[in-house]
Amino acid sequence: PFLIKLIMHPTFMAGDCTTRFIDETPELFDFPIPQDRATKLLTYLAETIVNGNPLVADRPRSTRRLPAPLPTYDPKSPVPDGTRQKLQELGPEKFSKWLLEQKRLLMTDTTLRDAHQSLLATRLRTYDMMQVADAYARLCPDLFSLEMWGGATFDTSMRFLKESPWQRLTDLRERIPNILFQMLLRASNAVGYTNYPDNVVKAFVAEAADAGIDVFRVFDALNWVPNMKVAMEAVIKSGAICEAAICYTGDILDSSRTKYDLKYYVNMAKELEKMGAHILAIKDMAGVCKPYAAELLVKTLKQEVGIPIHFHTHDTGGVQAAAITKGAEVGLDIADGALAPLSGTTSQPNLNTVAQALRFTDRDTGLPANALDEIAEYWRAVREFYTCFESPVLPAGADLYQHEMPGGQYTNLFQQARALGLADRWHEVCLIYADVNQLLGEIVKVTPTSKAVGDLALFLIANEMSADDVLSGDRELAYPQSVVDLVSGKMGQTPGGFPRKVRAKILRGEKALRGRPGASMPPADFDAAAEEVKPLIGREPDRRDVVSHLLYPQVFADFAAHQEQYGDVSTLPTPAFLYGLESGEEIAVEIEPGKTLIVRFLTIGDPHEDGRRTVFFELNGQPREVTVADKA
Ligand code: 3PY
Ligand code: ZN
Repeated sequence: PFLIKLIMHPTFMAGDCTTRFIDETPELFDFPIPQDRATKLLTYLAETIVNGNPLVADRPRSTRRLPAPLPTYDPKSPVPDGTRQKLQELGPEKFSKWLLEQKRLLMTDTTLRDAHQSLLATRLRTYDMMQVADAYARLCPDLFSLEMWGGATFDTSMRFLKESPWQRLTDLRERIPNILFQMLLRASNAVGYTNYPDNVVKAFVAEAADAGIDVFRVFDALNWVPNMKVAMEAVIKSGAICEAAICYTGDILDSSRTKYDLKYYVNMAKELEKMGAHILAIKDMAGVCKPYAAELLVKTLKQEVGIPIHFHTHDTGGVQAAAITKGAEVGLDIADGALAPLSGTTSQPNLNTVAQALRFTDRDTGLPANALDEIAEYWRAVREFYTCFESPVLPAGADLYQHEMPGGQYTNLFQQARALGLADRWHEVCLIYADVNQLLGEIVKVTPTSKAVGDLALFLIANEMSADDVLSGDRELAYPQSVVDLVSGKMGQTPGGFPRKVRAKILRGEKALRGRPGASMPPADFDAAAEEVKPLIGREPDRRDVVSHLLYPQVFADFAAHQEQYGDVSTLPTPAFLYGLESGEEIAVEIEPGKTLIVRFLTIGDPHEDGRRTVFFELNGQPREVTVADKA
């Protein structure tokens, strides 16, 4: 490398250097220290042992270190065929018809996506998913699908967990080749919080399908069908199943609430069917589709549309297992649940007990109760790794049906309110959230529109204003950006539009967008983006790198820098990732199939004069030390 540096140096190449050139050119000796993967991981562990992981700073400590107990299965037994083989055999259209012929209620397990998004701040790591992947493949081939990707998991995995969402998908795919993989796609918002150019949405879908997604649940955060078209067409083109969602809000049983009535949902469902949806999802993100509403909605939709119906709800109010049961009674085809330890409250209803409740009925799920319980037991132990990310236990009152806050937002907004000293005014925050919804003309509230509603509610409280004051007051206020984006149409249009007076007050002269945001956005330049990505990752980027960068430029850049410095930390067991190792503790780290490092942490040396500390390890039985800055 020295000679290469010398002969490539511009001065040397120009031929005008003297014999003292080498002495006078110190950069010739600037070599990056070659860091092998083991050194990078030891550096990560040493940093975490000395300085802690910023991800868990100021959080209560999770104390579990023992691996979670795995279900019993024969790892050598062949993986039985499941729904994925059925899809491969039939293709999406015939598969959709096959679903309609099933007598049992089919079930999706959301543990790997929505459950931890709703309960554990989306922090579940690939490591803990991979440990139980073989068990899923062997024990649960009769699940309809695993919802395991999309929603908030895409950015969170890079942003906080420092792991690649694509790697999670492809690794799980390899180990679970038989159960359909399902993701949540925010239509034109892809897996982000803002509309993206059409060609980015299309490229994202194509890559996700190629990496192993079989079912895309596509929704628009305002139920604006034109904004779902690009994503739906891309899904259909990819050969995957297009599950188009109606987001449920309001109350179809309440005749005084006319905006989102039964007819509204039926019309939307018919439109989605016409656009080629293979399955229709009722996406009840707030858990407000009460049991008798679910019965009426499912029954009517079964009469009005010809595609299978998949019901997704959150158990925030505690009565949603009944909604699944009522739906099942009138022909619901598929329901979402989460395995017991990650179910309930703002997550999905309990899959273990819902399945058991339907046992010996016409809609028996046929799922193996004992095996599901064993997998649940694994998750019970795994949840202990994540106690540091637990949200406060927050029972919902009957006001849930008034504020309609999505499960994923409910505890989150509480924590934001608490940070502002408003914990004891939580009920008031909920009521103001409901008022803001009315002020905005009653909108669908789900990522990202729900964030805007929450931001405005907190903003009003902080400014000691009521929702009415927005219109009546003469104060000139700079509203939160999310609210401006929503009202200006950057998240799309809502039926009937936003009330004119509200628009005038919030936009303060800024022009609202009329059409579909994607229609006026210039397409992304993939070649230019690839050039930007190359120096970040030090190699030729693949399409997935480029898509990640286009969706989340800064998050991707930070993640790439972390990988460069510390390697692939997703291979570390969760306690080691979060807290480093305890003195004398030994872990096995599989850095690639068949290549395992045995790492034992011995001790930390006293601080050097420059404040750095040496951390002593054994790596595969050999002493190794790493010196890191002590930031304390
Ligand atoms: C998401 O968009 O992440 C959601 O879970 C919406 O319900
Ligand atoms: Zn959900």
